[in-house]
Amino acid sequence: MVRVSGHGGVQALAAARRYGVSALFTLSGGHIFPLYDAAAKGGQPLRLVDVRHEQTAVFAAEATARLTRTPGLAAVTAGPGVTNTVSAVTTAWQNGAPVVVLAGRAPDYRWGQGSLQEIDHPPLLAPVTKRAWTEHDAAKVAGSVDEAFRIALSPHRGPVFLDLSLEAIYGQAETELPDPEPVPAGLAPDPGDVGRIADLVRAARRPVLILGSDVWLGGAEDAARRAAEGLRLPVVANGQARGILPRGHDLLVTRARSVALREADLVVVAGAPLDFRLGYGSFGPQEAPAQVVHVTDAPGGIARHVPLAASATGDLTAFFDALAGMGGARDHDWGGRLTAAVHAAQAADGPLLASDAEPVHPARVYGELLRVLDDDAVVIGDGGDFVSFAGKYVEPARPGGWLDPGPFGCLGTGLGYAIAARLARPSAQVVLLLGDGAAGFSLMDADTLVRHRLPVVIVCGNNGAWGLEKHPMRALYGYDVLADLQPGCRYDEVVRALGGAGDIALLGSSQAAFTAGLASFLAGHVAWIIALRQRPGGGYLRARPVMAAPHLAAFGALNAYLWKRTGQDRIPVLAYSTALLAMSLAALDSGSPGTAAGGALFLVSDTLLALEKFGDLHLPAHEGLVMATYASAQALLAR
Ligand SMILES: Cc1ncc(C[n+]2csc(CCOP(=O)(O)OP(=O)(O)O)c2C)c(N)n1
Ligand SMILES: [Mg+2]
Repeated sequence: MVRVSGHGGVQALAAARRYGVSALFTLSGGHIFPLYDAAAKGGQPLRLVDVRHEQTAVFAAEATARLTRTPGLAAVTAGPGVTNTVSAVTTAWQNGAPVVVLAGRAPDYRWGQGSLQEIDHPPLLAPVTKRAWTEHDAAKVAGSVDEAFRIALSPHRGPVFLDLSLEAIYGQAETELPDPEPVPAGLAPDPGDVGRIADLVRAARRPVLILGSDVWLGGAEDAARRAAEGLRLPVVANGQARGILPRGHDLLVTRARSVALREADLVVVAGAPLDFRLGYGSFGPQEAPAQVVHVTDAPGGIARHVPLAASATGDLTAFFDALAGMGGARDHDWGGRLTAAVHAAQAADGPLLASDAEPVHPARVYGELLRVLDDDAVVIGDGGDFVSFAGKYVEPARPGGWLDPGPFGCLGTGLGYAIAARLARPSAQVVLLLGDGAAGFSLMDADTLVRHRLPVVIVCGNNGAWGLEKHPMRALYGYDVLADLQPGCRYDEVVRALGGAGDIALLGSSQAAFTAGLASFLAGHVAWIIALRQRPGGGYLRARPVMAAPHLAAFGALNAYLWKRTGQDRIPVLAYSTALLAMSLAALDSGSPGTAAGGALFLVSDTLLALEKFGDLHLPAHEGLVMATYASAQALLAR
């Protein structure tokens, strides 16, 4: 039992903290000041992250929930603050992400008289939340917030909306918050249901297990892996289940997913809806469709649009443990065939992922990412083609390392997800793959990254087009309209103007240099954006982008340097030169005189620029660096 004394903001956050909430994502408005007051001045301060659009706040809360599996919290002001969240709340709804959105609300005593931003929010949010309601009484705020978290966390998880009238949030109360009751665990699945599924698994000749996001969100990843390994079931990973079997695992057949799902005779889908991503649950050859089993964490999720051979509902850990306990492990020839198909697919990818072609193919970005990503890296995708292809190539080493918008397919998640990922995984690499179209929805929140010192790497696939729409439209109509964006638009300069760092990759160069550049970007943890320029309107697998390996390498090293040495966000061109020099020397050593010469050329001009800039920077620590750069430049030119 905790005594809570204070206004509605204090009451609300006292309840929220008990659910492990450590950050509040928000955008200011007078209707919710008491929440800020409680977060800033309360006994246990909460990290306040103020963003530039309410949808970013909710996307960040959603990503927090999906990455940490503790609930995410966003607070928005009344009226437009709330209406701005609808796409993000719907995304959380479709992703089963436990998120609580608290909102302000016009005063009760004026209700109906037209006060500022007066609108009844819950009816707008009800269809896309587990529950949406209003609290009018300060004394009941803590209880209502507590209930909001419990609802959000109970399977099947999802967003909850609660608005607090001005009286409730500004009003004072003395309350006693009872000790939190455990969130209701999922029901144990019916043993008869599990038994039927075990029989089907035993009888199958070509079984496949599809794991979906709820396996990860429900904490069932270890049990799922044990069951797959125990029963020797080939696994296709979907959504956030990617990584439950790490890349390279002999049972992971996601790369051969089309063969697996086309030829299977039994498909067990656990923790994912049978939606468009899974062909609506139709698997196997047309003449002999596969038997389908659907396993969900709550009864409402079982598909009704497809005939099911069996289904089970309940806690997914309990389900997998029970299934594994029923035995029936055997190696199917089928497993070997799928592994061969995986290897064939990987071999076919190889040349693209490692392409030395100039200009460099965008798949190289993914190839290079795979090379430099740590096992705990978080890769986020927000865009069309650029992200679909990434999803194909980038297989995480651990679950919880991949975030895409999920089935709602909402563009604009990127910056919110990146903000949350950096907070959730302070020491991990965070890479956002961002389409140029997608950038338009949230790039302004690079400002939030800068203000809150949240370093992430953004790689912008800048094809000057809504690529995923352009090519289908051409295919349908023979022409396209409204599918082009500004060719070569300098998104990197947008980020630089906001106080981050950025570069546009212009020229092709050797793979080693490219790799080095990307690696140092990632190691530095501080670069903001690389805008990959493509031919205007180019599709990712059709037109080829142009990249500047020297630029990449230099900027990567530069950012690493910057972060460590100065803690500054901006680019001193000086450090760029130094990095370029190091790279040129390395290129010379490794027998690439062309790259070295290019580097040297940049070096000379950039060192001059650096000197010019130096006057503005007033960082005495750089003085030695200038001299060192000059000395090294002379050494390089002398070689
Ligand atoms: C909010 C929203 N608006 C529109 C769409 C439709 N849509 C899906 S993909 C896409 C194109 C994305 O373009 P970009 O981010 O540049 O990626 P590219 O396909 O060019 O790689 C569009 C407009 C959407 N999914 N979400
Ligand atoms: Mg694009």
